[in-house]
Amino acid sequence: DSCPEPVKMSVNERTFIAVKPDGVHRGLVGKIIARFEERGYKLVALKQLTASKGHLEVHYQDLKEKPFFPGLIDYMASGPIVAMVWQGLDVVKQGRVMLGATNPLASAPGTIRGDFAIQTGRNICHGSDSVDSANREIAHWFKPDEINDYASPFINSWVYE
Ligand code: IDP
Ligand code: MG
Repeated sequence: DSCPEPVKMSVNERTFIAVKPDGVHRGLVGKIIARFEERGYKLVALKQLTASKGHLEVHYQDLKEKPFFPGLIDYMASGPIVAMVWQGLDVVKQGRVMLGATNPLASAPGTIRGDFAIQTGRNICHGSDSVDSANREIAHWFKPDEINDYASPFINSWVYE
């Protein structure tokens, strides 16, 4: 019949996380990486780049009608970004929780935005909002050979039961 398969969470789930130009300028790259590492997620891709406006317009294509879109593109193109792919169980949803709300004023202390940011237009980090967005964004920011599929016995036996 046409019943969908039940959703099965995978330890190989991946999400696209980026430190935005304000986070890079403010020296917060290490702190943001540390939170994902310490949680037990696996870093499988990382690079620093200054993105073109065209690249960013595709990344944020769903927001192109918003009044803040031109300012968002200028902000994101204003300096280097640290682009990453993190892997692990439920990492897309958990990554969003770790980032906090889009508006840092609504982000709980303990989240990245709640601890390090104040305004929505300078919220220092990006995280994919769904598995489908994550797959699209990872393919947009990384070539397949820039993603490192490596075994981590420590994570396999000491992060997962
Ligand atoms: P998200 O980054 O939490 O997924 P989105 O709604 O996808 O939030 O918006 C993308 C980014 O656009 C935000 O992270 C923020 O940098 C910027 N943005 C969203 N809403 C506003 C706004 O009202 N004013 C200025 N910038 C905004
Ligand atoms: Mg978003």
